[in-house]
Amino acid sequence: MSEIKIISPPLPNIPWQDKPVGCTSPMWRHTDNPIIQRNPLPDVARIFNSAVIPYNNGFVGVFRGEQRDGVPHVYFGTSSNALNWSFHEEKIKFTDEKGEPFQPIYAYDPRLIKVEDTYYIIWCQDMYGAAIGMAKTNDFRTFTRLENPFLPYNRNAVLFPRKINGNFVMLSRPCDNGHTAFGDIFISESPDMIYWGRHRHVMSKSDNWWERLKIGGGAAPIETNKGWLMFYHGVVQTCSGYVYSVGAAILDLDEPSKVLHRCSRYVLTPEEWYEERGFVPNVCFPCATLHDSETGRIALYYGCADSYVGVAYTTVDEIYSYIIKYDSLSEDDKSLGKR
Ligand code: BMA
Repeated sequence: MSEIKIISPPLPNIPWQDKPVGCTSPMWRHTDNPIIQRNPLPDVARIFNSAVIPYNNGFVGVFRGEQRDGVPHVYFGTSSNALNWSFHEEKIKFTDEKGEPFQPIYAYDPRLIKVEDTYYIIWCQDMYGAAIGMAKTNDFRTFTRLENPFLPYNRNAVLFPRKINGNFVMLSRPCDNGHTAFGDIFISESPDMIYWGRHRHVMSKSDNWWERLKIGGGAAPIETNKGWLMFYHGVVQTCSGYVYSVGAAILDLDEPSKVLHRCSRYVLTPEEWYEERGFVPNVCFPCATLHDSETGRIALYYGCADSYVGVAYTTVDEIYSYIIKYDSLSEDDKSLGKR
């Protein structure tokens, strides 16, 4: 197997811990997880399902904060090491293109992705039902809302970190207005972040037990010389509720609706107290990675039990070997997803 390399700027200050001796999993947890505790702000009971990114020699993030009235919103945070975070007490104030206040009614599961010189925040919000909201910023001081990309109902939208064949590209999961008991990952393109089309199917839930109910996008895909490395979530229904695990797949670089490899095993599943116990038990919900092209190190940020944020580590070699070892693709996965 020839070498796999991450294609992105190096990130020497990525948080990191070596794989513990005797660990048999492809990912291992930060020993001081969860990195964000309960009641992190006066009016926020829990922070989870959040995304971080390098910025100005340090890191910034957009965080899902569950207010004490139970309504989720997006909060801004900064960190020098991506592990200890300081948060702004007030939720992010979004404006419209004219600079007028334009808040979503609620906002949850934010992702944060830089494409060219602009940072995009993407979240789930109400648009006469669950839909995708988006905003852009260049300085993390002003946050300008963009047109909502898709009709309701849709969740788990994740932008790719660069244009592909000249277009912005986004994963999403069309769904219904409830706690959707189905769902596949689709992909859409846009020349301008306003008009979205060329919709394709990427992959469906599978017969793998841990992802047999539904799947959804997770972290922004990581570019490698072997394809886009995608961490996503897979859900199974047990007799005591849903269990959310993390899966991994490799998508074609130029036609990412084609899946090249898909791991039949989960790569992270609820095992620790902060993943198994909380507001919603048994949830590992990936939303972002930091990655270093020099060392191949990857730090995955994931929500734990709808209550905390955790970090898990792997390397691009380790995760790729694991995906290849347990590779299992359906004919539909391999196809362009155009019908
Ligand atoms: C999903 C989303 C996530 C949440 C998960 C488990 O449908 O709402 O925000 O983490 O359920 O409750």
